[in-house]
Amino acid sequence: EDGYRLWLKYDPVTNADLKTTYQQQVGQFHVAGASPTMQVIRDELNYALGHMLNAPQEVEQTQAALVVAAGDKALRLAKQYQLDLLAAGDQGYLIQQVANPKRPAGTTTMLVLANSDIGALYGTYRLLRQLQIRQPLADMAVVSAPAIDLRVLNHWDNLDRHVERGYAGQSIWDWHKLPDYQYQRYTDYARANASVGINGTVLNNVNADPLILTPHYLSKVTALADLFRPYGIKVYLSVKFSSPQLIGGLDTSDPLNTEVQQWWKDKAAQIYRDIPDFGGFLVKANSEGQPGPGDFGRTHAQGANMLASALEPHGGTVMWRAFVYANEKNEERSKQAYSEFKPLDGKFADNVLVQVKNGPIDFQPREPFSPLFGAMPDTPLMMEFQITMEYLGFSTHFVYLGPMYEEVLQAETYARGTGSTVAKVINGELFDSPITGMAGVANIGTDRNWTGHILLQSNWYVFGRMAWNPEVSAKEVARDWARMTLSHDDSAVAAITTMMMQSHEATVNTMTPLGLHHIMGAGHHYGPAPWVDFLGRDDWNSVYYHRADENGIGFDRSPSGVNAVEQYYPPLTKLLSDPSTTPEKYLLWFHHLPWDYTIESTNRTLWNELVHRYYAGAQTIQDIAKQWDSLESVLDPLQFRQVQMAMDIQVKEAIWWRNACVLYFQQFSGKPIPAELPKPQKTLAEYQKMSFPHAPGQG
Ligand code: BDP
Repeated sequence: EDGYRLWLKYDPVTNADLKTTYQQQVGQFHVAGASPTMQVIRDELNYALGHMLNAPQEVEQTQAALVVAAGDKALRLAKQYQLDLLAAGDQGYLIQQVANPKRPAGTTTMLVLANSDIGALYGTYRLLRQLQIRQPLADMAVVSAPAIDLRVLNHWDNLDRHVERGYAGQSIWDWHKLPDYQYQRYTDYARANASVGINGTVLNNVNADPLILTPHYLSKVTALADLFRPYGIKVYLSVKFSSPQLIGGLDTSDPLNTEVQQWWKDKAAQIYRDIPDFGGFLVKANSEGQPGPGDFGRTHAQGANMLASALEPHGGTVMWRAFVYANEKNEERSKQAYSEFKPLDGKFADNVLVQVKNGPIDFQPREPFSPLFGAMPDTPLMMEFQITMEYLGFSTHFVYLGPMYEEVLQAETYARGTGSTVAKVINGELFDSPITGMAGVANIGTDRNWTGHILLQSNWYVFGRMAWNPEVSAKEVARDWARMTLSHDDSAVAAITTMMMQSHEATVNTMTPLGLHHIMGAGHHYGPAPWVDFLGRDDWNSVYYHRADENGIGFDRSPSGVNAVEQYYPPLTKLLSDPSTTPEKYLLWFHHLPWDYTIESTNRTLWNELVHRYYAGAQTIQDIAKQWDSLESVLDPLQFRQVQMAMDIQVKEAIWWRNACVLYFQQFSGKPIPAELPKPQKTLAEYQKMSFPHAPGQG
């Protein structure tokens, strides 16, 4: 098993009784309709049931044990069996087993019904999951509709196939051979996404190459859009704000200039001629050197609205990123996005979503949620998670991101009192948002196993599941994924689920415990480097963030410091202002504390707790690796070995992080590493001298 099949393995059901039952329940199926999407459903059922149950058969509707129908046909069936299809909405589905008077007595029919073809495809994948995890179909009664409209992957893929922050090979888009040569991988990519409900893909890097909007590239984009359409996946593009100058021959890109406006209108019309369901544009503007409306004295809203009005006649959307940190006030970095965007609340056009990274800085191993969530009631905010592990150890480390996503989504913003979670902001419930979205920066590349090693596929998977339902539990998703991808053995699945659930916390402890952040290697972001102090901007340096000195460590973002806590709603503002009421996981994010500060939960000094966490984190990683080793006999040998090799690297790197950070901070604390703990193998100077000129993934 080389991992190419992802979670859609469809291995044969080996339990003979279960197989017979499944065969009776779904072996003879009928897909009503012949649209391209209904054809995809037919193909998937033939393939999946063929592998899991042998010889599936498509039969007449009246003879079928499983009927998949959409639109009017589904409505008729729903009426006949008194089922309420309304709750499925435009994209959801209903799965229900009913008694069928036309088939032999006692037999039942499994109905998968939806208002749209794509809903029927999602329902089909949901039903197949039930077989993949070997659960009974008999009492299945599921109605499910996505809680979020735009469920989108962001590929940071360049046109030369380099993937910025990609650790799994090259870009899967072979721009050179497109549009004529179409890899099977494109179709399998679409299947995988549709199977978890992802319905959009931004093909190119947010640091966008303007050439993507030239006819040469648009013909290639069109080919991908055609391929993805039956799977319900819309194509979006990242665009460079200065495109009118760079490829349009204009001498400005000022959003209030009428020629510029016309240029974008013409460009949009040109795109929609070939791609009638084109999704829209993603924009990184006035951020990390990218051009934007600020270059012409205009606001983000003016820039976004200009693009929005070009897309509006065609039904397209602008996803405008809030990842900015170069404002004129020169505020502390974590405060800037809020300062820049909050005053623009209500000023964006209806087809604009503001896309906000989960935390206020930049995809660190752990961040508190961005205070923008909840702060812009009149602007739809879209979540941006990172799936690729730029700051979490690249693709050798195994970190299941479900618990991290869950932590952010379930965080309480208090924007409308208790119960105002981030999930409720982004699913539109809290502010009745007209449009909702969640984006994930993809971890996909040309590696045979797509994501570097097989366990990392779970992060793509959980992103999709949480975009469909932000309330789903990370643990439940981990279990489903492990069962579909790795094993049907209950105890193996339980062990893997536990490892998955521990992995994020352990990695945070080994890199940035207690709210530390941004102490990784410069540029490539590989490995520990809390000593970085030489980069051009203060807020690119590690020392700016940890602020360790002989008096203590941490960033004072309370009212006595930069007062970032003021950007949160009460009671958070107050709770986060006081170290004793700040959750320990965010302690040094919000406070600079003396080395002998007492950590309440353990009664250790801050120094001892810091050291303890670094060691405990590295220990858990070693335990996870051992646990993995113990599963050898129940796992596929190739899957087992792939992950084992990566985990061996992870163990070494966890110890590297631990040692380098503990030695570095010790210079300031002047306190010993408790005698019972293993001593670091190298000196601090040796760790500092390590360099990685060709570490992967940089921009
Ligand atoms: C940072 C990455 C950089 C991205 C940037 C972004 O290091 O490569 O371009 O985020 O999100 O974390 O735009």
